[in-house]
Amino acid sequence: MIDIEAAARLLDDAALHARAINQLTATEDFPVPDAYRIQRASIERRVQRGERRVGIKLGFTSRAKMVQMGVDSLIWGWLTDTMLEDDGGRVDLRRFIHPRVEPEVCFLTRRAIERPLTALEAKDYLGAVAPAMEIIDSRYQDFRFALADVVADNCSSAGLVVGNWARDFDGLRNAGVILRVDGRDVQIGSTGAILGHPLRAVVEASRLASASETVLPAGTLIMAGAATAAHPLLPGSHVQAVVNGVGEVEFTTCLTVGQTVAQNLEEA
Ligand code: OOG
Ligand code: MG
Repeated sequence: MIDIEAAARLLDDAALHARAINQLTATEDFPVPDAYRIQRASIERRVQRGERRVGIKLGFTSRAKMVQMGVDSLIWGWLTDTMLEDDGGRVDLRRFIHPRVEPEVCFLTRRAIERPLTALEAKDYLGAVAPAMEIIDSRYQDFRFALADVVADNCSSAGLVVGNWARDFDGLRNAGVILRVDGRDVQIGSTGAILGHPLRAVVEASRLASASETVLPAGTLIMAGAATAAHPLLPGSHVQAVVNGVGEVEFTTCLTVGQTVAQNLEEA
């Protein structure tokens, strides 16, 4: 059986030092429930260092993402406060290995989710929705992995940028989605690509959380999953996502000659 703590430490260190590791499944096959145990143990290490859970993210809710990564199961992972970047701000790529960006929508819950919700109920539990981008950064070499690997790696979670909150959920049906880099459209899609409707992601989130006996408190962020394939991030770029009728969100990238997260922590 795979050593859960050792695997969690390996992945956590890879993220801290921005250094890629070999896929865990290259040396040891392990089932997906063990992968979620590794994920939980690695988040626990972050919490021990002072990070705070702010929400969850779903992965592979669109066909575009499944096809790009060759994985066809819905997955979920945790978002922490240190992953949050400002809308309109500067994102330092120094702390990532090989980051990619993807256009998403983000929900904010207004009631605790303690059981699986139906599609009809989901809206009642939400306070707002915003255009968003997720920055993913697989801790595995060449951004390649099997399902168990990516789940153990907290579903490649690395950063998120959330735009202005809106309360109109009806505009989410088949809204056009554009990912723009330096003014050029690099990905075009629709919110309909996200499980048919992004609110379905909330239903799935409630199901997955309940199955793992996790309560999602009011004020939880839920990233619904990318509407399109992800796009590589390079320094010195202006990146923008537009979700028609919902809003826009943007950031610029830079690369400082600075320190990795691990070096910063050592000095703190
Ligand atoms: C896994 C994360 C997938 C999404 O939105 O589908 C994901 C990956 O592609 O590395 O975040
Ligand atoms: Mg994503």
